[in-house]
Amino acid sequence: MKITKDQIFDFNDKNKSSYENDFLNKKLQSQGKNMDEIIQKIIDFQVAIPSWALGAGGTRFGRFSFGGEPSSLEQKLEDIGLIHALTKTAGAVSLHIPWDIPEDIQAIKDIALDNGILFDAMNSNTFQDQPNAKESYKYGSLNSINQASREYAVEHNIEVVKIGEKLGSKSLTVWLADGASFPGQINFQKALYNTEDSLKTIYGNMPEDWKLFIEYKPYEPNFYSTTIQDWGTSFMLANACGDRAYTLVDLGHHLPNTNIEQIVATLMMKGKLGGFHFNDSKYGDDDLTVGAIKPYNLFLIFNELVYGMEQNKHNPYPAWMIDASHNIKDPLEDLIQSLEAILIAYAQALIVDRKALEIAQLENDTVTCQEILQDAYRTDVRGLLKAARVQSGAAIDPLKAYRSFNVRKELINERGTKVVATGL
Ligand code: LRH
Ligand code: MN
Repeated sequence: MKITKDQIFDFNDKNKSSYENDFLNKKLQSQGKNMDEIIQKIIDFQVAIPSWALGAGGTRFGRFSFGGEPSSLEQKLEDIGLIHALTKTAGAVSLHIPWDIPEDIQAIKDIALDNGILFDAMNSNTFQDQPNAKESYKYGSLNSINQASREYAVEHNIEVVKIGEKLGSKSLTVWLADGASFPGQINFQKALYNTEDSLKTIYGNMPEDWKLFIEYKPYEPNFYSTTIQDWGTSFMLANACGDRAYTLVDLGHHLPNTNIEQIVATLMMKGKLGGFHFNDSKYGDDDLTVGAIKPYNLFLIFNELVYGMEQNKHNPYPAWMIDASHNIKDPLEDLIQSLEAILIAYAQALIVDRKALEIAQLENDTVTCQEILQDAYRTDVRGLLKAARVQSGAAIDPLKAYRSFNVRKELINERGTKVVATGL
């Protein structure tokens, strides 16, 4: 299925009355800000879609299929193409290997190009044993006391980099389930030493222009210890590997009430923030729609990102990726909602009156500091997103367009209801 430019144009024509930015323009001018520059930043903000989140997700308690799910990488790229046609914000895919091994590299590159999709970070998988695997990851991979398992896992990561090179990707994300579920099960120091040593080997085998993203997580699937449990451990390992190794922040990988925006500020100040896995959560690594539970936290994180992107030029432009799992919603609608929430938080952070905030902070005028931040957060910036979409050739209201084009019905007609997509 394809969505044509004409369909988008007709849709926008019918829905053109739904926004005006005059009030916002006056407000921004009073702060010496240029609205068109902000709209251009929104247009340029591209988020990678995870190849493992285009079908219905599930938990150990069950999975409810959605119908019309993609059964191949080709179909997954087509679905990302649909989201990108509607939003012009999903111009990249993040592949997970071996869930989405490209059989025919050239064919995959052609489909991606045809849909305006680039290949962002590759993801390795040493948290599942593949059929006929020579070694098991049951008791760990890069941290394993079993040298053969470590070497097998290192080999897999090097293999993933090779696949990524052929596709034009320039980064590898390593997330490790490695750890323990019971006290005494592992020696913490040996586990960390082995992990550091293995990561250094992987880093040493990456092309000179590649980045390594080290993703941390406090628990699950291990429920007592995770070797790369927090930002500090990831930061330490990134420093041990080298200049092109960074920390990746998955929003769902924090214990309750963790101040994630402060972690972001710290990593950017140290030039070690590599990228994000955006999602939202109430309790654990729930992988819910971005901004569905804690939108103010997301705004505070983008507030630090915008400040950091202005102040910390030594930190590379972060990799923006979604990492979610769709147990209830239509996967494509869920991703469209996540993209909207990400752009809203970004736009709100772009309109923060930073000069006034700095003055209020210098004067310890705490009340005014909060007023300035919440003024931006309480400002409806959706008109800026709509202006950005009209300019970029996207649908003025992607979710409404998705439904008015009956995309899911079309996909079910094409693919049936029984297909199960690979991934989480
Ligand atoms: C681990 C994680 C990681 C991926 C996986 C699909 O929880 O966030 O980023 O490998 O989800
Ligand atoms: Mn993740």
